[in-house]
Amino acid sequence: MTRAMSVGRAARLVAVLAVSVCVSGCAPGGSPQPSSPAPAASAVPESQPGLVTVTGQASRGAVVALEPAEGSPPPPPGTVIVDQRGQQFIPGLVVAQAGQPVAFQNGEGIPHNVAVARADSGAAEFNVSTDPNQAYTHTFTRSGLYEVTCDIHPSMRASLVVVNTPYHAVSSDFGSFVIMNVPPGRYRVVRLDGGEAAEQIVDVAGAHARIEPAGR
Ligand SMILES: [Cu+2]
Repeated sequence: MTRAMSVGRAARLVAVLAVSVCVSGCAPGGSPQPSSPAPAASAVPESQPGLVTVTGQASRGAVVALEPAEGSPPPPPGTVIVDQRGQQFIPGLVVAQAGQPVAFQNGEGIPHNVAVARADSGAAEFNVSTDPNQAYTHTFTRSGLYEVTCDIHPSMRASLVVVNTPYHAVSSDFGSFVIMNVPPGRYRVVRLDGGEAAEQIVDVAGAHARIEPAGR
């Protein structure tokens, strides 16, 4: 299993971390109030019986993924969608699991293309044209950070983080994150937070578990 991204790769995330996406289990009603950036356990949704709601606090737009210490859970059903609209990639920060299809769709009436390369080596993953209202679907097999660009519109940029787990989230504008329905057990927490990459081992148990960042 490929390990997490390096600090160097994570640093390239800085430019796009303004985008906030709830990938897995956002709190109902959107982000928490500014006065209470760390919601109480009772304020977050309940996971299914026997599974854990994992919360924590990071910087805005951080990617947090819980990789099981043992086992490789399959990707969730469905396809991750990245739209090209208004000459932007939407969302600008995408998280997908290795083995999970990612569809890059052109949602407007002008031609685009999609060029994806690994951030660490610059190696091209693919480079395809996406005509108006067409889509290209790709399934990534290696975890890591990828840069997504459009050769036609140099201002179009996105970052794609491929992880080895279905348990992941992008933190809100206030830095809070919620990961739903995590089986109890030991996990390696992979965190791309404010341009820095960190890993820690946590034991997840109970109905709610809170991850405290290592080294803070
Ligand atoms: Cu374009």
